[in-house]
Amino acid sequence: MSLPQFAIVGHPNKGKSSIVSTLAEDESVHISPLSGTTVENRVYPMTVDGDVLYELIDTPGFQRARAALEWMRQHAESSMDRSDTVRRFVQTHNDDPTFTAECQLLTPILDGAGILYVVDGSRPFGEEYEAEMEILRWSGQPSMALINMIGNSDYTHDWEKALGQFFRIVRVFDVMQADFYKRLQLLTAFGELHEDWRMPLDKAVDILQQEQGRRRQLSAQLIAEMLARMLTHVNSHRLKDGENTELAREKLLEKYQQELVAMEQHCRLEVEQVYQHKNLQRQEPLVELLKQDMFSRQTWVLFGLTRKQLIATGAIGGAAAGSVIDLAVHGTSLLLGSGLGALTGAVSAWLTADKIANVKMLGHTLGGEEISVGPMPNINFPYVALGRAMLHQRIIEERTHANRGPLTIDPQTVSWQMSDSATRRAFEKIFAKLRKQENYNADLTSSLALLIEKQITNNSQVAANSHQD
Ligand SMILES: Nc1nc2c(ncn2[C@@H]2O[C@H](COP(=O)(O)OP(=O)(O)OP(=O)(O)O)[C@@H](O)[C@H]2O)c(=O)[nH]1
Ligand SMILES: [Mg+2]
Repeated sequence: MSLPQFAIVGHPNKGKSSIVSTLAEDESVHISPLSGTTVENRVYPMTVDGDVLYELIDTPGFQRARAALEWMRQHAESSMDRSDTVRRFVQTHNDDPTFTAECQLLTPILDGAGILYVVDGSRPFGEEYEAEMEILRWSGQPSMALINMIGNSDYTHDWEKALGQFFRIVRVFDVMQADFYKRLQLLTAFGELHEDWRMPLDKAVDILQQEQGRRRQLSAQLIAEMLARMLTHVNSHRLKDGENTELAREKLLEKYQQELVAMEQHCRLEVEQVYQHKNLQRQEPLVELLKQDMFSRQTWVLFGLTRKQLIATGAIGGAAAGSVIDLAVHGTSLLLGSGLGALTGAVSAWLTADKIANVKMLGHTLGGEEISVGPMPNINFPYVALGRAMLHQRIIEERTHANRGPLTIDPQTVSWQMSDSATRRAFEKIFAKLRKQENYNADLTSSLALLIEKQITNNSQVAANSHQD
């Protein structure tokens, strides 16, 4: 199968590079408000799993189309040899700085690339475009016109009339708003340009649809991992002698919140990578949300282990206290020598009572107070975190790679609802189980990921249906 190649051409500063960036999902394409940004051709392949589906060639804008057409008119012997005339124009002017842009942009077309002619539908049509369209028509290559909308005014109707005389297919393609479905529609239309491209482009559409499913699955897994980590997260701090408890508690809360925020940021970053968005700037604090309903606990610990943890080691009662010490100091309790007996007694006392006097071992206080924060007690928290993550995923999925502005997610827009009560119950069951876990649980996370994936698909179907309306 031949590899479909498209040269994106047009007047300077009309969004050619933006279209390349969107269709190749490549944020490395240079886009700028300055006219004349692209000065030489560059090929951008659209690749999925190492397979190139199609190639887009970014080109500089026409600079001297009228003069070029004039030369061609003078040198064309008959209407039969127009594409040869275009070829001769490029051969003759290849080293001529007057026509650098024209020679650049025409070369891939003469080599067989399809033409995507880009105009700005928010600016009025003018005669200066006619020479460009005429030259492209002379090349004889399959072509399509795309009306991009850079500003707010709308001259689409005039453009459609003008473009219709030169191009068989004319489409409005607003590059900043073009979601996945619009891109697929465009690829299907490309397939109509040339018989040889139909099959590879139909295949490209299939592969992109599968890829979409894979990306959602990966995103769901990442979101589930984040939630599982958030829900089981605990921070503890051992109070030192004379340390201000309130101050320590505040510091610990702050640390805990920052760690949850970091988990969210990490998940965001990974979801963005899944969608090939690698350098997004984001600003949205989760901290405010966490300020509510937080609490910390204060417990007695020994060797950094809580009573519950000690009992779990099997070290219950005075007889086993020696092994508790061994466990805690990794078998170095022998060093204690004669102190061991007294220490064992103290530990036994603690295991049966609740507290022991400060016992020092090798100069370190063994017993002491520990404050801890987490796991997150707020039962709404996982739903809020999930809602935020799914909103972010949707925005990323819909964001084109031509959009270089900062990513803004307004937390107020999280108005996420479970599709039905059965789904809500399924989520609640997993959240409840996760809350009881001491550590990250892979099985629960996988079940959660499946539920989230279903929810993402449901949400996107709602969006897709509204597109068709
Ligand atoms: N709002 C909006 N801005 C757009 C759109 N398309 C392009 N732009 C902006 O228009 C400017 C020019 O876009 P480019 O993609 O660099 O245009 P180009 O045709 O490649 O320009 P040259 O390489 O200079 O010929 C950039 O600032 C883009 O962000 C659009 O659909 N909406
Ligand atoms: Mg450009």
